[in-house]
Amino acid sequence: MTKDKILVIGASGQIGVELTLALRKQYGNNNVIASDLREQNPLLEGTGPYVSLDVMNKEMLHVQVIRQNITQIYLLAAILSATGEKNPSLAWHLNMQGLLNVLEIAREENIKKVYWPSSIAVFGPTSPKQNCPQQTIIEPITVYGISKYAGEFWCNYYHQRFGVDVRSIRYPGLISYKSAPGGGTTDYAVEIYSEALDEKKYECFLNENTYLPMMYMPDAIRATIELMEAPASAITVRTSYNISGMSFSPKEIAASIQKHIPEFTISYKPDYRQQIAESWPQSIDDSTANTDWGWKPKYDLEKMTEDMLLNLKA
Ligand code: NAD
Ligand code: AKB
Repeated sequence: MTKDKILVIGASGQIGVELTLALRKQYGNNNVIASDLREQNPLLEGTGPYVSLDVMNKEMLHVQVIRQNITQIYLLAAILSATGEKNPSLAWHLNMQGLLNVLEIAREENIKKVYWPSSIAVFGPTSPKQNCPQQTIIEPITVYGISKYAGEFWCNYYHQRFGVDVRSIRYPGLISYKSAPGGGTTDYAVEIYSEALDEKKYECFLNENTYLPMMYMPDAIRATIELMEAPASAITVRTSYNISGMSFSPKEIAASIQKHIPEFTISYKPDYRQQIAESWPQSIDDSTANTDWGWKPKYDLEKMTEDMLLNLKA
């Protein structure tokens, strides 16, 4: 049996850093190649190989895949919802062409498994707000959401037509302390913790009662690895799986922080991201992921706040 050799594309980003470290723990440091357009994140330095790589350059990507004997690819490079609205054609181009380059190389080189994340951003104002189901009305209003929904169907197509074992999760907003978020609508829920510690106050770009589906990074990393390690026969969804962690509003996360930092205050100044947030569901039904590969979150808001503050202080 050939040893797994994994390429992580977009490894210097919010998810990439933690996923690379987790994969290195699981598969061995030298078997996980981190790659990104920007320089290596300091947290990855000395933990394993790094190559500078642009996912848009298909030839360069192809050469790396062959040279490094890659058997699995995790594609994380993308432009997220808020940044995407500032430059829609760039977001569409990177999010689509990057995925097509990876799927095509996976087909040509018989790559064993591909991971590509989708997002709750596929859902739009006409999707159910509460417990949004796996299959429902999906009419996204952001270029990011449109690109994710189209990407889900490309994944499904490459699986059905060419047998590529590509798997995907619709992540909720992710909260982490190791690396900064990269331009999403849910980023406030990361910024608020460091501002609470440093400034004791935070001005939120969403209004106080905006509920969104969220997840703490350790749960997201575990979900990703559990999905990728599940037997292929268990995977019934080849577009992308709904997964759920927790749901809260800015007012509720502020109250949870105030239990640890009583002097912390929050104010609200909603901007263009308010409309994006309002177009998404408030909570997600993840029963299909639970049935197929046993998904269950471990963190709720209180547990996450405790852990975030402890680690940010450290
Ligand atoms: P991020 O912006 O933090 O990281 C993306 C990384 O990709 C960056 O380090 C960037 O330099 C790199 N990149 C950009 N263009 C590239 C290119 N042409 N070639 C190679 N690398 C390039 O994003 P993230 O939050 O880590 O998200 C990773 C994936 O997860 C994305 O597909 C995103 O849509 C998805 N996702 C993230 C969240 C979240 O809350 N973070 C939620 C849902 C889905
Ligand atoms: C964003 O806000 O764009 C991301 C996401 C939910 O996909 N965090």
